[in-house]
Amino acid sequence: MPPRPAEIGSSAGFDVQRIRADFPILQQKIHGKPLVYLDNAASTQKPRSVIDTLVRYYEEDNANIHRGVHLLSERATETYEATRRRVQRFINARESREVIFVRGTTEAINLVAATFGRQNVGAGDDVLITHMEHHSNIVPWQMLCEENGAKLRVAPITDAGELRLDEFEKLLGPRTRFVSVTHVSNTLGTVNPVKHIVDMAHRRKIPILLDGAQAIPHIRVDVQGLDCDFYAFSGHKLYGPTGIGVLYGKAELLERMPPYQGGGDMISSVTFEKTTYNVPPYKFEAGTPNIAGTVGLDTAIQYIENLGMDAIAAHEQDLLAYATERLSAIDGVTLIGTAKERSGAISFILDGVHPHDIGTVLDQEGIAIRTGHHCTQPLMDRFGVPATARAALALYNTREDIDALIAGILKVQEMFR
Ligand code: 7TS
Repeated sequence: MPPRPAEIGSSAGFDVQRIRADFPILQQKIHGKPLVYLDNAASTQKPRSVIDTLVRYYEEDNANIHRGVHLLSERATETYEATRRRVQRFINARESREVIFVRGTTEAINLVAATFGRQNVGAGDDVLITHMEHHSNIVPWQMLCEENGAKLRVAPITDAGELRLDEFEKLLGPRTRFVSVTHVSNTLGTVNPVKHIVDMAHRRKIPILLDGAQAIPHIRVDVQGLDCDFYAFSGHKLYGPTGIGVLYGKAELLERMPPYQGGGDMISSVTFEKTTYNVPPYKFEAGTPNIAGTVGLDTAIQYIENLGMDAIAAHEQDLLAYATERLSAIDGVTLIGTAKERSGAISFILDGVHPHDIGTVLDQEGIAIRTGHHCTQPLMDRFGVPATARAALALYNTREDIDALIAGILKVQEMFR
């Protein structure tokens, strides 16, 4: 099928060229070529407004939070807590105390494994995950199982990269104490039917965490609608700064959980004999948090909300369809991950060329993709490949970016012929 001509800003009302002007980093050349940034599943670029907010925070408001009676500390505290309320609205949590600030998805999952997990998963119990999880939704559970004598169960996936729901349901047994599943796969782009998965777990009264790292930039997330017990995501994949992320947890669970780390802010009183703990969310936020990170995250969410999550999703779905069509049309390209519902990432391999060579040649063309196992080694084993090349989309990508990727791949093929 002949490729459709490149159009820019194809979704009506979504002016991608204007949006691109908001991202200073996109304006540069790499190896003399315009930057084509398609490594967005690893981290997204930041709009000017986020960068400016960080500078303004340090120039005007910087102080520690929850401690000072002075004006700067009050201002920093107010900004920090205002971000909590913005995140609450953004993911539709019932209460702001259900929003815990962490370093990112990895820390959020480790927090749940180390607190709720340690408290509720014992010898002979099961924790259920899937074959498409990122290492950060595998290893914390493995560590917990090792420590407590529990077993990690893994639900299989199809050749298309979809979760086998029938097998998943069979694995939900009387000893299953926790389920942790990714909302969107960072390698395959598969969008899991998470509402259905939550319902399956809850029918058996099993709590569930959703890893939202790759969903939050692409899909409107409603934690009350999903009814998940925990939801984790990273700010840096959502056009915000690194080092800030969110763990959402239902208040009734957070109240019963032991603290994560000990230190300042997480206590209500300390003596050498006995310490009593603060209430959620503070119980889980020991020490000085990434205040500037929350300030940047607040602006990033505002930026996204101004564009509209639905408009962003429509634009990205259009690009994904275009990229899938054009990649599939190249002889020698195999897509890894062809689920019906996909978002964000497209993985592929090229006959006779190692993915790292694809990445290196594309870099010379100014095109940034990721190659490797994408922190999903068990998934690579499942597909029998050591690595894939992965193009991952963001709201500022264009059909021209996809055209550049396709031209780059054709060049790789020529070089390795
Ligand atoms: N879960 C998923 C599904 C992810 O894609 C990632 C990061 C994480 C968890 C961990 O997030 P972090 O912010 O705590 O590191 N994924 C990727 C990736 O695909 N390429 O680089 C990082």
